[in-house]
Amino acid sequence: MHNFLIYDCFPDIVPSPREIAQSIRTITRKHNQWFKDSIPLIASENVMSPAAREAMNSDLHNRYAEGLPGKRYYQGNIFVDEIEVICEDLAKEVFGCRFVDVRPTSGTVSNLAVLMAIAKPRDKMTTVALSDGGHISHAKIGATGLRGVKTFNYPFDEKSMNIDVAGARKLIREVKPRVALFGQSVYLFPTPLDELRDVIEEVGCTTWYDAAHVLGLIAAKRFQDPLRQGIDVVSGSTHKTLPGPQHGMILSDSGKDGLESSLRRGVFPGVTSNHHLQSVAALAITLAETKEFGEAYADQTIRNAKALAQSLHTRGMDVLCEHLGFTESHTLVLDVEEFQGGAKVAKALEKANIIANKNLLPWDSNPVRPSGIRLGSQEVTRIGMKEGDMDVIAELIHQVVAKGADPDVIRNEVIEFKKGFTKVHYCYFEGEEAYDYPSFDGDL
Ligand code: DSN
Repeated sequence: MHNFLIYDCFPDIVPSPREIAQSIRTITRKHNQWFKDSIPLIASENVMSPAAREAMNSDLHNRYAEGLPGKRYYQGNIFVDEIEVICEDLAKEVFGCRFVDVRPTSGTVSNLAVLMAIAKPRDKMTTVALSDGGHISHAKIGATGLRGVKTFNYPFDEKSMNIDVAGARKLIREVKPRVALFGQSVYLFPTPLDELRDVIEEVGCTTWYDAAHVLGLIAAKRFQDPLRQGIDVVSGSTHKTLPGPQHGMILSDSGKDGLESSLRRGVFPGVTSNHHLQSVAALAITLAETKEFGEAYADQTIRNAKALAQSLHTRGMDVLCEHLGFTESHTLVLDVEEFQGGAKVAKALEKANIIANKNLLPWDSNPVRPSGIRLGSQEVTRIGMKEGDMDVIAELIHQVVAKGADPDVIRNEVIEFKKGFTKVHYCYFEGEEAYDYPSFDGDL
């Protein structure tokens, strides 16, 4: 199906720069078309609204700003400052907090900035393990290890796919961490923050919650409210259930001495120089749209996740946490070990234009052979799908995974089905195309 670079086809011919550039244009267009023809189920992705995409394509992208509005190291930031102040004000309003930094350029960059602000090398931090759904930046092999912070994983309850409260209370008391970090990339249910609060206060650690996956659900008040549950710092990426640009942000309402200035320094000069001004504008538009459409979008996203889980379960597939209603977020997880594991299943689905990812499950002993797959409903909801459409998707998945259907046949069914869902919803300019981008006619 893929037609790679020109020199793959003609190994003896050295392509000109023009031919290489043209092949990149061609491949990019193929990618756009492929996603237009596919069912996107990666739980960490989304499509931006037309107005946010317009901002992303603006001259802001070509400019530099360092520091804070009114205190820049560059000229040319008059409108940049205006946009950034509006973006921060909107974020404060949406999340109900007094401090926001919208300059981190991704979720992991947000996390690096927070680590610089609240932890020193050799400090102890409690986290969710990777195999239990923790994020790579929370782990020794990621940003946390880079900062030299030692991690201790919360005991995890595999049945409820959540932190084990009694075990976590014991761990926090024993380790006495400098920082207790919460939040997951496989995030089915709210973290039991209320149940841990007294222990955290007893130990006196700083509390940090990585909300990347559920930021849009939190904005809509449909998940949990970490800033009201004793969390000092919330970080996140802004392109998952909050359907904005690939960017990051940090929130705080704790008012603890020096925390806000440490976070500011962590972001700049800590881990950013320029902070991608086009993304700040796109984020501001996304936050405005979230104020207006966020609740309806979050409600449908969660309904769709539950419906997809139920439809897969009804067809006999092993969706985790049936006894808890499968999920309270956009995410659901399946154990597909009986179908040769997550990698094989995700690849088979990809052949049929159903895009999902393999995922470790808590009981996996081999970290490079995950037995699960993770599915997210946020993007299919964004392009207008409802509960009935989840049943269609479940049937297509079931055909590929459990019935061994020919992926070429299913791919054609997916392409037909997807023709009804190519436009963006829950935004201004609703109904504009989600997967078509401006382009020049003709070859280079
Ligand atoms: N690794 C991303 C995810 O898929 O959850 C988050 O950064």
